[in-house]
Amino acid sequence: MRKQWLRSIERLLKSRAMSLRQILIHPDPRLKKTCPPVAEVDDAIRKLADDMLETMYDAPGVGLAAPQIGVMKRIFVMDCDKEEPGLAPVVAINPEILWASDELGVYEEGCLSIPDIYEDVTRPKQIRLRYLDLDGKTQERELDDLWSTCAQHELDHLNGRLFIDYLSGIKRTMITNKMKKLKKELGRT
Ligand code: GNR
Ligand code: NI
Repeated sequence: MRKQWLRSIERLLKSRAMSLRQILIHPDPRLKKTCPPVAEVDDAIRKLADDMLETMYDAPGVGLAAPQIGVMKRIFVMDCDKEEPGLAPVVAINPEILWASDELGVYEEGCLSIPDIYEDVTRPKQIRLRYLDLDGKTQERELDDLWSTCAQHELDHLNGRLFIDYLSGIKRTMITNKMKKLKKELGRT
C-alpha cells in the first residue's frame, strides 16, 4: 500500500522534472526549415516549454526557439529581464507580429546556435506580438528594445532564418566555416 503510494509520487515528480536539451549548432538543416504551427497546447507542449526555459537559463541565453533543440514546432521562450527589467519570462506559441515600428534599432546579436559570434543587426525597435500562452489563451504584448529584438530573432528561427542571414555573404561564409570547424572539434555531426 505504502509502496504503491510512493511509486505514484515518484511518477508525478518525474513527469514534472525538466531536462536539459542539446542545442544544435549551425550549419544544420533543421535550423533552415520553416516550422509548422502547434495544433493544441497540451501537457507535452508545457513540458517542452519547461525544458526550453531550463536549457535557455543553463546556456545562458535570453531566448530559445524549439528548432534550436531539433523540435520543429512554432514555439519560443525568452527572458531579457536581467538585461532589461520589466517583463516576466515569455513562452510564445504560434507567435505573429501584428505591427512593427518604422523606427529601427541596432543590437549586437548573438545566437546559442552560433556560439561566440556577435554582430550588429538592424530591426524594428518596437513590435506588437500575438501568441498563445501555456493555457492556450491568446496574448498580445507590445515589446521594445532588447525584448523586441529577441522576439524577432526567435520568430526568425521558426522560419528557418538566422541573424547571420542579415550580414554580407562574405561574413556569413566566414562564420559558417568557423562553425563547421567548431562542430568537427566537438564531434558533432
Ligand atoms: O542569448 C541570446 N542573446 C541575444 C542577444 C541579442 C539578440 C538576440 C539574442 S537571442 C540569443 C539566444 C538565441 O540564440 N536565441 O535564439
Ligand atoms: Ni538564436
